[in-house]
Amino acid sequence: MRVPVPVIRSDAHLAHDGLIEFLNGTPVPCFESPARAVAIERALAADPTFVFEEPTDHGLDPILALHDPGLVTTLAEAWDDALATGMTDGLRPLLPDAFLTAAYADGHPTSRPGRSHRLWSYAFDTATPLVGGTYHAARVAVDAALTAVDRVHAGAPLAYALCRPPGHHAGPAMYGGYCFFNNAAIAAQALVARGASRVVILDIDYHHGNGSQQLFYRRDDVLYLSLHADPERAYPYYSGTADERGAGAGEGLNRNWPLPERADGPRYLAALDEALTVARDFAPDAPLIISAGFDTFHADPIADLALQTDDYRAIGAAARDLGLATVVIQEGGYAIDALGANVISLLDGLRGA
Ligand code: OKP
Ligand code: ZN
Repeated sequence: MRVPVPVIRSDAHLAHDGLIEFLNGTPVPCFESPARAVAIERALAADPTFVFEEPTDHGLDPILALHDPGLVTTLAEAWDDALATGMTDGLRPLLPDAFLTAAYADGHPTSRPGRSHRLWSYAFDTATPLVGGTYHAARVAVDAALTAVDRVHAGAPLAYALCRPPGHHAGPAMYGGYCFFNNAAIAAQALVARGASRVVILDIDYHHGNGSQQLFYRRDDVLYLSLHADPERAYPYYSGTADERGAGAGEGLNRNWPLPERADGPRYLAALDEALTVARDFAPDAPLIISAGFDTFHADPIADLALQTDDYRAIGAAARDLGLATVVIQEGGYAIDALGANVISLLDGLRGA
């Protein structure tokens, strides 16, 4: 049955257009482009059971519940600061050329950079340009996730937040991997704020959600489950192995399934089955949050797994068996021509269609 699915979307993302990112030292057009969300919307619009709604403003507090205020104000001010100091001509995006790594900070004091360069102390890669529309788009993406949570609280069994920029690489005091604020983590935290004590985030993006892992690694109220390409070969390289299982109160409540190159539907669904068993054993008392990336698709230009469009329906159907209301948060996916069909396939699986 095709139950209506609220689709929380906004045009705010259109002004977040980074133009270029660096790929192995070479500037290339951004894979994470406005065209992605436009393509998804166009596909969903052909089916009237997808009900488009605007996000409502939830303010800064839900963001500050997880992210450092320095990150938030720096992202808010970086573009105007860069214009004022001439660091950008207003056309070129802001990309870092020096990182505040742990090794740099080790054993001596570090200086507070001037306002033009403060942004870089929060960046962890050169793939995440910031432009004039970025901060507002990132704020609205959070609002989309939180509005989807509101819809599920109001009784919808399934809601989809068409977030752009994505979020799962953003950590407490760190942005990168095309992500600024962690939309899915903020949605999970909102469930906790409403009284949940066991929330599950299922991350099916091709890349490990290092930001989500970091945010909840020591917590016992959010279980983070991630299926992704083995970090031995894939971005973000520094996290995502199976032995990263949480710590302290969160011991056992972070689980990773690194996958080999060309893993296909059956291989993927076998790993998902293990993840869903862990989810069931946790006895969640809140809606399921899915960090939904579609860069696991066989034709994705920056990835190497081998899922087909119908596999997303099977993933959705398997997750539906948890019997939880579900909030789907858009993450990655760069095979633009297939993106709409893949989103619909996942949502149809989740609604039993
Ligand atoms: C964001 B999401 C590889 C460069 C990787 C960044 C990928 C960010 C993915 N040489 N660039 O998880 O889809
Ligand atoms: Zn990804």
